[in-house]
Amino acid sequence: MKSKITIVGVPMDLGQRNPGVNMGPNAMRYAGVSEYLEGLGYKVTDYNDIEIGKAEYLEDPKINLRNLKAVADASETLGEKVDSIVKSGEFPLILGGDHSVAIGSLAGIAKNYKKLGVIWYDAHGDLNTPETSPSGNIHGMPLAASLGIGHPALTNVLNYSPKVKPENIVIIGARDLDAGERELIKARGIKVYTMHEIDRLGMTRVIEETIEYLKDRTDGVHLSLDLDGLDPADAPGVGTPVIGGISYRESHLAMEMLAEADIITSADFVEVNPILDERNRTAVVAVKLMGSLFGEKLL
Ligand code: 5AB
Ligand code: MN
Ligand code: MN
Ligand code: MN
Repeated sequence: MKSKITIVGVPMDLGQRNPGVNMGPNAMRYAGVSEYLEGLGYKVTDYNDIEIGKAEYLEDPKINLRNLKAVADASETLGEKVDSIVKSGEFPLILGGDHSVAIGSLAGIAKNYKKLGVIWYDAHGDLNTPETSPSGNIHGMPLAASLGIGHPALTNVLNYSPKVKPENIVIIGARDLDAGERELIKARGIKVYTMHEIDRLGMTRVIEETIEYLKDRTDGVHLSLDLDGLDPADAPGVGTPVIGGISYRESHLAMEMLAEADIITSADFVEVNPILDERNRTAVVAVKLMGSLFGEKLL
């Protein structure tokens, strides 16, 4: 793991409809993210927040993409910032914001790798397009956009596409997939560990297999952790909770195993919504998981 971490906050809430997720970055700051990671021996710089435009653009009612222009603009800004962080040899740690922020993070990161791997830790596939999306919410589309599927304003951030190849992606925790997402997963051969596989194999084997699968075929691995991948009992402060999720213990174990394998080269932690939370505990959970990802040891 790199010894320097740069935090970027992305107070983005335009990719979905619940107010409050724009306060996610500060909720994680209040939970002590910088101090905690510094305590583990890292040099941590908080770049502060990317500026997000207003949802005031005239929208094209014919396309099923809420706040397209503002989300696309923020993705370009974030992409450039993240690219510069990777180029200066630091670990980019992006704090969301809704999951549409991953469009910008991946744009900035993938520029620096020939075969970037992605672990998508989420209850959802985030593989919708304007054609398949039941909601028009862009936070349900970032993985598709990064594969080069969807509206050009989202697929061509930083003027290149695709950011990742389907065979370099592992989705973990899926339990709410739309019909179009299932088709895409099958057509592109994306590796998915649904809750069914997690129950049957156990998290230990799921992560062992994930590491084995990604290790040789990739030259870097981005972890995109949507807090709704966890069960709402452990992470209640999210906009689209789905029961029957990954426990805090299993998630903690997953992060420890990824730390031990030393394969994660960038990460985003997204969908923390303090308005929907209980006493900021989802932000605390997010920060604890970052600690495990960055190698905290109990003894
Ligand atoms: B999240 C849904 N598939 O597209 C859609 O939280 C939910 O970033 C998307 O994973 C959830 O609207 C997006 C129904
Ligand atoms: Mn997501
Ligand atoms: Mn999700
Ligand atoms: Mn379980």
